[in-house]
Formats: sequence, structure tokens, C-alpha cells
Amino acid sequence: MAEHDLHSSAVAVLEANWEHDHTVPSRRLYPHQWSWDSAFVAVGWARVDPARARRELESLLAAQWADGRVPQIVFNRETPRDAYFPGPDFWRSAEVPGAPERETSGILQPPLHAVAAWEVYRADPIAGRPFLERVYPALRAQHDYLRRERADGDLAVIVHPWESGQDNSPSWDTELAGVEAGPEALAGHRRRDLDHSDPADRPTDHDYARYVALAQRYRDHGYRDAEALPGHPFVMTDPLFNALLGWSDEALARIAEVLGLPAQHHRADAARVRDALLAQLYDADAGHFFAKGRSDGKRVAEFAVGGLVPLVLDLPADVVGALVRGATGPRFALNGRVPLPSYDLTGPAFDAARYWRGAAWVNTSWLVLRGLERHGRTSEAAVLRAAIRAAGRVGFREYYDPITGAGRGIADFSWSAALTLDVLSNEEERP
Ligand code: 9WN
Repeated sequence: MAEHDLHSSAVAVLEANWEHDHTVPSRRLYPHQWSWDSAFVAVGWARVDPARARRELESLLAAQWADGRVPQIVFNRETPRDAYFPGPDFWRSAEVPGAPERETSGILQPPLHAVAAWEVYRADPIAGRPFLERVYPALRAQHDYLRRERADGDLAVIVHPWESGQDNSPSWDTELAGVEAGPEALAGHRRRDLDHSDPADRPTDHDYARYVALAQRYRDHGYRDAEALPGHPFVMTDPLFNALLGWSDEALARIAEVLGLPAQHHRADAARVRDALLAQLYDADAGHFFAKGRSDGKRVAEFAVGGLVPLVLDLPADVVGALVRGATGPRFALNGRVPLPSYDLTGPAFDAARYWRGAAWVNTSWLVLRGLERHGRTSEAAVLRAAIRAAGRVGFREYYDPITGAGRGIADFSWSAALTLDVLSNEEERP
């Protein structure tokens, strides 16, 4: 496919997935609005239709809870209530004080939204300024919530694998082992994801039962973190989630400057996140950032792609060097044909098909790409851009086989299309 066709087919996927005020990740598998998908998708829309990009983020933020949390899923009213599991009848947000009028789930996803808002502003600064005025308070409240309710020192914890966006990553296995859930956790529910996907690509029923049990426990505490977290069996500090928090703090600083507001405190927040990531999650011997579980307080030495994502931050040169060596070495094998694998190609839990246990995703590759660009690693960045374009030529799939590059998961997947549009756009425009 020529570059021109790649561009027009990416736009066609976004157009087809546009649903009155947001973009669904996939019409079939994910027929609602997802939080970090909307951030990635807004970056793509910004390249072709900034008004839609603004709408995308504003519709998501309109479903923010009173405590500041931005929910993982905002449910479409017109979509049948059982089209996706767990749907609105599972989460029951309507019963929670402080939840918005639109029904949502009660957990989170990685906080990329301030970065996305900044990209959207830059695409059209005239209409973008009033947009920033509208979204800045919500974005601040999102970060305040994480620091107030989810604090692990200067970092923030997740209470569910779905909050990481990297659902069945091997990084969660040890902590998940402490979650007791038998097949009865799925009784009375139907896994709608298996209607649309090959079961070999998706998390196992065993993992799904634990996801459901964890979500149910958090829900049954009314989503009140102070009450739910103390005995919660899954509390983890994730490098990707926190890297995006720090990167978004930097974006908030830029946004505050445009609005003539104090910005320095956002820069200080970003520096604290960076320092805490280095102190707590970086393993200098491994040259990689690892997730940490609360149950034993130890880093989980699994090389997941999220451990490369702190590259988006202002890191010391030796750490950047180690991460780039990791990305180009045998574990992630950076090449111009296939996006980065989600997990160590040489790791014990590697599985080329299954979702976040090896499959190659465009979004995490794009995050690493932005990190490489930030640190002036132009040749490696060029290779990764080529890989993202190559994936697009296969079709905008949900993920790809990390070895052959074959498309896997659902077709016409929004963030794969959106981020390809960003990659195709003029790199020179960026600061
Ligand atoms: C649960 C929508 C989402 C992505 C996640 C991806 C997958 C959902 C699922 O799809 O998760 O949130 O049903 O598996 O893991 O990153 O946001 O595209």
C-alpha cells in the first residue's frame, strides 16, 4: 500500500468508528468509549480533523467522576447493554454518588490525556486555546485524584490489570496468583470478547475469572479507594502508567503556560515521578523498568514493553542508553517490519498470539517512538516508524504477530489507524 493509501485508509477507519462524539476502539469488540484509546485516537484525529479530536477528549472528560477519576469505559447509551462484558449492569455506576450521568466503569486507564490535549491544541492553536481552558481543570483533577487516592510515594498504583491497559502482561502474574477466583466468578456471565476473537489471542478463562473477581471487590467497596485498597489483593506500581503520568505532568505545565497560569508545580510533579521511577522501578543491572507488587514490595523481573516507556521522560543518558540497548537487543528486537513485542521474545512466558504476552501493539510502540525522538535517537526512531507503517500496510489490526508481522485480533482498530496518521505526519512540526 502506498503512503497515500495508508493515510486515506487510516482516516476511513477512524470515520467508520466515529460515534457522534467519540471513536469506538472497534465497532464489534469494543463498542463503547475507552479512556486511553480516546487519548491515542485524539492524537490521530488532531492530524486530520482537530475539531473531532477536541470532541473526543471533551466527551471522555464529561464522564469524569466527582472525585476526579477518568473512567476506563464510558458506555454508549444506544449500544445494547450486553454487547460488551463487563457492561454497565456489572459496574453499576448509576448507584454511586459522584459518578456522572453517563454510565461508566469504575476503574481507570493510563493517564495520557494531558499529552493528548497538548497535541490537539498544537494542531489548531486558535480553536485550541479555549479548548485548553475547558479541559485544564478536568486534567488537573485527574492527576490530583491519582496523587490523593492512589499514591505510592510519588507514584500511583493500579488496582486492576485492566487499569494498566496491558491486561494479561506476565508482569501481573505473581500478584494475580494471590487473587482467589474459581470458574464460579464467571458463572452467569458471558465473555462477549470470545464472540469476536480467537480464544488463543485473548486472556484465558482463569485470568478472566480473576479480573472479574477483582473488579467486583472494588465495586462492592463503592469504588472508595480509602476503603477498598487496604485489603485489595492486586495493587501494583506500573512503569508505563507512571511514565504517562509524569509525561502528562509536563504537558500540564505547557498547557498552564499557554493559559498564563502557574506551571512550575507541574514540572516539579513530573520530576518527582521521574525520580521515583528511577529509585523504585529501575533495575540498573537489567537496564529496564519493572512493575512492583504491593504484596511483597518487590520488582517483578519480567521484561514487558511498558518498561521501555519511561523513555518519554527526561532520563539520565546511561538509563536511556540501557533502554535503547534493550529495545534493539534480542528481547525486543527493534526492526522495521513489526512493531515492538509487548513482552520479551526470549522470556519464559512469551506467547506470540496471546494479547499482552508477546503480541506487538502499535500504541506501546508509538510511546517508545516518542521516547526515542525525545532523546535524539533518530536512527532507532526511523526504524520504529517504518515498523508502524509496515503494520498499517498489513491492515489496522488490534495487534500483530511479533515475529511474522501477521495481523492478529480485531480488524479496523482505531488506535492503530490514529497513530499511523501521526507517524505519517511531518516530524519536523514537533518541538
Ligand atoms: C479491557 C480497548 C481496550 C484497550 C486495552 C486492551 C483491551 C479491554 C478488554 O481493549 O482491554 O479494557 O476487553 O480486553 O487491553 O488496552 O484499551 O481497546
